[in-house]
Amino acid sequence: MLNLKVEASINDQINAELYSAYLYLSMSAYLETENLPGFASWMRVQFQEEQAHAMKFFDFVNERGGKVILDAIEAPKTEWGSVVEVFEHTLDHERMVTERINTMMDIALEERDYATESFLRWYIDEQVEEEAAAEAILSQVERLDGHGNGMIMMDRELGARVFTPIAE
Ligand code: OFO
Repeated sequence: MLNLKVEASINDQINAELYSAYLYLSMSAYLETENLPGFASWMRVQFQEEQAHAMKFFDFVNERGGKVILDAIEAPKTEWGSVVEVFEHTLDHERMVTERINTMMDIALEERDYATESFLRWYIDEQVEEEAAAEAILSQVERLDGHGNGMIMMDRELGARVFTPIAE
């Protein structure tokens, strides 16, 4: 049986992961309008990843005998001033998500819910990757400053990313 406080924190995070998905899909739409199909495709993979993060929580709640409660998803921002701004926002967003996962871990430990603690470790590790990926792209686009062949090459490189489902 899932502890009620833990269950509420997971339901809240399902909404946050779906918001992340929505935000990255919105960034993908913006990048399409900037004629950067590779960047847009990278963000679309990010959208798929966030949906998978939400579903991993969804399945866990059901597995533990809890109840998933879905709430309204906030509308994401739709315009950014530049590609640099998109990745600054991505990095800030992922840092905020890391904080949220850390708070969930605190709740699981306070409630002595060790199964959830063990489950959350996957997300703790995932956030290290999420922040590192956003940081790496941000530093590259900052250096390129939106111009030149470098952006074309980077667009091609990011366009090669494919979605990999979470291994069970
Ligand atoms: Fe779900 O990790 Fe990004 O937000």
